[in-house]
Amino acid sequence: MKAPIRVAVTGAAGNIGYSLLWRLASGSCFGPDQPMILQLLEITPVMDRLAGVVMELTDSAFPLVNDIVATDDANVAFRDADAIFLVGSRPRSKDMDRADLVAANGPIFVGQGRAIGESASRSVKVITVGNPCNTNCLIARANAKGLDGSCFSAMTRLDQNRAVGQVAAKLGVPPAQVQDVFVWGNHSDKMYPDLRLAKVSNLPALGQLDSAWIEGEFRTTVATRGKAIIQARGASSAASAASAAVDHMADWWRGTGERVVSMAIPSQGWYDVPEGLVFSFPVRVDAEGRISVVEGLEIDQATRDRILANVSDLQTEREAVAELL
Ligand code: NAX
Repeated sequence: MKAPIRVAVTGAAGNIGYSLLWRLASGSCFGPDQPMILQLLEITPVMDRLAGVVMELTDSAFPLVNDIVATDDANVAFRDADAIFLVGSRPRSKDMDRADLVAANGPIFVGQGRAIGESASRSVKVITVGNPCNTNCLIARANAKGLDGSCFSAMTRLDQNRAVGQVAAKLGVPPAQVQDVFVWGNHSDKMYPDLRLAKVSNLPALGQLDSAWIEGEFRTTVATRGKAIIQARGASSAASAASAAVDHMADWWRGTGERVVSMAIPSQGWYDVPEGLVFSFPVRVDAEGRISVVEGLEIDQATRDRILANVSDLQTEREAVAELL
């Protein structure tokens, strides 16, 4: 049996947490032979609810869960953590615009970034889910002293999965037949799902899909899916977000092979995205967990314009949180 890893989840008593923890505990993310210690963080007023979640996890008797720590202290939650899911933050309410969300949630990631720098494993893998996730990741990374930027990422996998779901439904194939769809940019309605590398049943997707559908219904559906779910369900995406977080971390932990996936990571200037911005790129991950951006893709004018629109938004967000960096 492998040695247990330490997996920290913030916002563990929230909606995404309620789906995510069961997927992690069952072995879907780190593998069916990888035991773990779950280290769960919540804010003090929510510790009672978190105690209920811990009772249910205990009652699920997962063979892979060696211990569960529930705490309102970030340094305890992140101690020696090998993987961290930064989910906890305030979801956007009806009266909030994006700038309000940045202001409300930014400070959370200062404290948590510091605690990660002080307490986590030096090779920790951090995925930021709480919105605005790209900029929250930027803040956490800036405050995590002593850790390399390669430890940090933000989640655009839900956007990728939504795009895959639409293509699969349109062509009447299982999602497993749809490969190498990826997303550029910010996790916002400006993100850009790119089908140029995509294959469906091993043949180029672009040869099988009508360009009017791609530029119209496809892009609109993917970009507005979050709002459509809130309208239909009366609550924001939770199970699909948890599932995307598992997909992202599983690919980071176990490698992608030749598959191309989307991860928002601190830019090193790829595709002229300014250094440091946390931006979603097409990536592969090797068996050691090293992420590499797929470089050398031809960027046409339409793609360049969309990349620039995302860069511009992320620069505005970065300026808005400058004092937190
Ligand atoms: P919930 O409100 O159900 O849960 C959030 C939990 O975080 C709450 O239990 C709250 O007490 C806790 N929390 C707040 N501040 C905290 C702190 N400082 N430390 C620890 N815990 C804290 O929201 P939920 O539906 O779970 O969504 C969580 C976050 O994910 C939101 O910011 C949401 O906007 C974001 N999402 C991101 C997505 C993505 O693709 N990147 C998609 C889904 C989701 O919208």
